[in-house]
Amino acid sequence: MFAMFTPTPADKFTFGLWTVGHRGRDPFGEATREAINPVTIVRRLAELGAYGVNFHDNDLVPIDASVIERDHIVGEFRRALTETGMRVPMATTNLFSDPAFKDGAFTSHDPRVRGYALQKTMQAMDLGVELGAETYVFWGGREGAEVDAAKDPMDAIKRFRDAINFLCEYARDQKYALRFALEAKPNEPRGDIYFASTPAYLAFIQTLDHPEMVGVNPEFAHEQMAGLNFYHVVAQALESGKLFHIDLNDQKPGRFDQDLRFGSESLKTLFFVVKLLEESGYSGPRHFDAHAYRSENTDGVWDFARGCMRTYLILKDKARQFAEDDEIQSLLAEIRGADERLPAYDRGVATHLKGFVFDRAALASRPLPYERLDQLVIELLMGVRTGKRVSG
Ligand code: GCO
Ligand code: MN
Ligand code: MN
Repeated sequence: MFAMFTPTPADKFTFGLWTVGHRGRDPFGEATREAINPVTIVRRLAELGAYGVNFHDNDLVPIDASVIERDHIVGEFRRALTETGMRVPMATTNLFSDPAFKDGAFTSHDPRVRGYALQKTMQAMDLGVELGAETYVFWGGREGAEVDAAKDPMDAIKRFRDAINFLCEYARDQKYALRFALEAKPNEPRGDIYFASTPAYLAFIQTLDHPEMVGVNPEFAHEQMAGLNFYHVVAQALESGKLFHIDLNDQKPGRFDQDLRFGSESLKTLFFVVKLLEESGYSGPRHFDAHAYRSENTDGVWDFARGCMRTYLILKDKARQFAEDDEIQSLLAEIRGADERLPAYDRGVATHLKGFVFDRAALASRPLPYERLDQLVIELLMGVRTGKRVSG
């Protein structure tokens, strides 16, 4: 049973250097644990069965490193990747820590800041591609406002579009096989962040010069902060062919961005998310953008990482049980009934439909035993249903 939930690289689990490397710092308190070297992170995650690591440029190379220091750091990191077989499927730019970005990067009023943000991103794309990245994430942490009198949100959208268009052209020009994934968040660190939710980005992508190069990177915590149903958000991204990456974690409603261990709070929603990812054919990485509780030491960080992957695999197994459970499946068949598509429009269909007499009382009286179905899901998740057996 234990071995069954032990990850292997085939499960495509990834972590950010900034996630397991998180030192427990928060706005009210200093770090509670030591920094872990990127090479150590690669080795430990490989031992635990992960597929790869992702990073912001400055997670790996400090912002003020010389070229010699950069080359040394990248060389050591690359060696650890080669020795362990770990991959770097995704990379991104830190456009939020440096005070230069205090009022935004791509959406700053200051063209020098916007130029610096483009420069930093092009350099970080080079680094990511050098290490094998295929997906490039944009999380606009500082792209927002506290004072709406100061910034025009329509200008912000136009500036963000200019930046993404510029960087798409750069990727094409360099012949990089990179796909971009936009990550939304409603607030934090800004009072309000532009493109507050994943659906806002899905609409924005259609206005770009190269919409085919750009998709989304939804994060559970962020949609939960916005009060949205993450399962539905991911479904829309998948249905539109735009789920290029995903940030898995957990989050209690109505709180700051907690980035909790995957499955530590919201088992039912995350069960449906895992079921969706597994059954839809999504083949990208399962990335955990989360970190260990501030109260943990370094040993606890590895407990955290193991926990994220193990819970995902347990939920994946629950999805299999759901599909094989006779009682659940026959109830679903009963509920869904003759769920066929209506004919497409033609004038004859429309005329027929307009004249048809519907029996509203019959429509309204159709039984929908959702209480029974949902209780079965709950019992399956609580481990008292074992699969095929129809329980008494
Ligand atoms: C957050 C964000 C970040 C981004 C990361 C990659 O929790 O504030 O999710 O962790 O995902 O910066 O762009
Ligand atoms: Mn987050
Ligand atoms: Mn994230």
